[in-house]
Amino acid sequence: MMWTGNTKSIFLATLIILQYLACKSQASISLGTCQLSCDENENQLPSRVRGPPGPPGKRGPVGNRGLVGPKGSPSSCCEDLVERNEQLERQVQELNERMFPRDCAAVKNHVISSGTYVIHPFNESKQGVQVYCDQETDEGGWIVIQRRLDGNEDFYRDWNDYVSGFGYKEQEFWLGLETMHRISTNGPHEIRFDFITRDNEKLFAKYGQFQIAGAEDNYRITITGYSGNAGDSMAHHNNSQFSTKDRENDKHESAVCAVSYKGGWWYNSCHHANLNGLYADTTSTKGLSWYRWKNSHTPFAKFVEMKIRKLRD
Ligand SMILES: [Ca+2]
Repeated sequence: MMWTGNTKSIFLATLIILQYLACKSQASISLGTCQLSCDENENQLPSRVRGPPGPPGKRGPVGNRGLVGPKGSPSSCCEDLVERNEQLERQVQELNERMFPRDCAAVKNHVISSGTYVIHPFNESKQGVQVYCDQETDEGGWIVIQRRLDGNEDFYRDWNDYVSGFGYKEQEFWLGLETMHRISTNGPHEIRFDFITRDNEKLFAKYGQFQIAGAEDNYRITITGYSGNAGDSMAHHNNSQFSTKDRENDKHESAVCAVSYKGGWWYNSCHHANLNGLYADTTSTKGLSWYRWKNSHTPFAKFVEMKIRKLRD
């Protein structure tokens, strides 16, 4: 058959119309090497916009209860683990107390002999303090804060020395006012004085309440609740501030007590006890005296120890 020009034009126009109709029906049509895709044409149209989600549907009816499961095995394994955990915690605590004992009473739980130990008495830090523990006298657990033994240590010293402490813990020493203050304010404490007289008589004085105030109050002493056989000489010093030869806080109007009696002490007007006085002095009022023992200022002791202990709950 021969194609005339008109016939050919009509045929091509018919094909284009058919293709357009096919696109509208979401199909595609091929014609020889010429392929038109509806998608290509769609891409040229504005993109579709997704609408908002619809409201949730109604809740379905409650299902039937399931069948009862098989019986479980006993929980003995868990109880064992809990017990083991508690045991470990106790061991850690014990180890901690052994490594960082709070005081001489805590030291005594592990080492019963008296001697020099490092304790950690302060809540706010693990800072250690070297002290001498008396573990024999009166059930032990005492932190020794002063000892006079042979006169080898000089006790006629200035304020700074009495604040920071001096001497050797196994011999004659003064622990230091700042440390005494920090320990004695970390819970209620008692204090004990032990003496050996020049006639080898053993005496003691014990006070149920003891505390040293801070530097801002010149380390004022609170000491009450006496018991013992030496007499209550510290009653005269209760509530007095500490004095040294270079820091006068006593209540005597004319005398500088620390200079007059050659020591550092909680002098009042001036003293009933002078336990930091001159060791070698055996006759005058400058020596180691305890007035309430025989109502005399005559030096009486060849051995003095002062010690403190936290009161038990
Ligand atoms: Ca004075």
